[in-house]
Amino acid sequence: MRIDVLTIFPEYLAPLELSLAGKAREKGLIDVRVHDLRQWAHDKHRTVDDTPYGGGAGMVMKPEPWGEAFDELGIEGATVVFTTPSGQPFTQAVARDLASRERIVFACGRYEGIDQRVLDEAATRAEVREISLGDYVLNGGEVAALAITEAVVRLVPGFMGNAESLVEESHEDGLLEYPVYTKPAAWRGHDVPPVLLSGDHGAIAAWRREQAVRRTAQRRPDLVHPSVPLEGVEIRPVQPGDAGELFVLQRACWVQEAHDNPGVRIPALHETLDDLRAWIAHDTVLVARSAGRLVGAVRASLDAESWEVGRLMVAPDLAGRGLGRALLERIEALAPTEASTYALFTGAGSARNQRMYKKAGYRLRGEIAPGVVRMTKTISRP
Ligand code: JD8
Repeated sequence: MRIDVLTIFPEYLAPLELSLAGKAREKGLIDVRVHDLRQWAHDKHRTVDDTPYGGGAGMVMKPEPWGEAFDELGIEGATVVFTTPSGQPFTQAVARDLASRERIVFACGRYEGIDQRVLDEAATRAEVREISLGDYVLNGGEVAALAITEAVVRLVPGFMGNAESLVEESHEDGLLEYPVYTKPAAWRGHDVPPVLLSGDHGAIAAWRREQAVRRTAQRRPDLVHPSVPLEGVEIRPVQPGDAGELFVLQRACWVQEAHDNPGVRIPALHETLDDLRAWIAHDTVLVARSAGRLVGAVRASLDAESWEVGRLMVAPDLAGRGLGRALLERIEALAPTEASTYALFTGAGSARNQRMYKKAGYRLRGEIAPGVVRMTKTISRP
């Protein structure tokens, strides 16, 4: 792979000489060339910027130096990456895509940005990508070009000693990293988790996945289940501050269950706020919020090999839009590897609930108490 970087601060790319890219260059896997854009500015001061048409603060990068640079580098057949805060978010998937290219030309802007005609003209003769490193403002595109280069180069076949290690990484399998440890086994009163010293590779793998799933759910629920049907609904782990609203929502949601199951004792309608606080502290609990309103929730906990799902609730006025199904899918995705079955119970008279669970793959397993039925689904793992 050949990488050209155009910038008015070539020294910013010096780190490419070091670290990963340095080794790749030695291996001849990549050819990185950094160019000072000013060599294509021919006036006495090698000017690359001018005032913005339409007025406004700051300066804009002139088109001519870029046009001449692209002419000399020959961008035909290359992928020209403009790093910009208004670009497509950079992700591991984008890195994998760019790693398939033979040639990448990074255009690193400064000032208020590059004259738009540079991008439009380049797009007439090369693939042009506008990519952002993240939702924060930097002073130029160099840092992004550095980060993207590192993320891409390490995916170039033959670069990473053992490609195997690439597979397990964050964002490769949609999960965050599990915690890692090395010697000594005890340090400042902190011990390495015993399972990692057990030599039981099955248990170690299960523990690591469990940790990765738990971390992902807590820190990046957006990675667990990217989209939900209801516009603007955010599903996230419960927080202590949700308790009051959850208590009210629960009471509201189980009124229908009481109607559908006369004479059946319904715990959700009898427990206190402290009872609720106890299980949101202990169990895995997700809540759904829309426009600041708590509109749904679900909980689960592990009982032997069964991921016991419960308290699946959707605000009655929002029923029938798939939020219940989305919450169920989200909590199922958090099942630890020890779990082999999803299980739940509902009212024998709750036909609507049973229909939804059956559509989700659950099967009736008979009454577990007067008027209460159990439904289960086997967990299929990849
Ligand atoms: C390129 C000029 C500065 C940006 C006025 C501050 C990427 N994730 C990212 N954040 N910022 C950039 C980025 C910033 C740049 C340039 C990339 C060229 N600036 C400008 C607009 C507001 N100044 C980036 N990738």
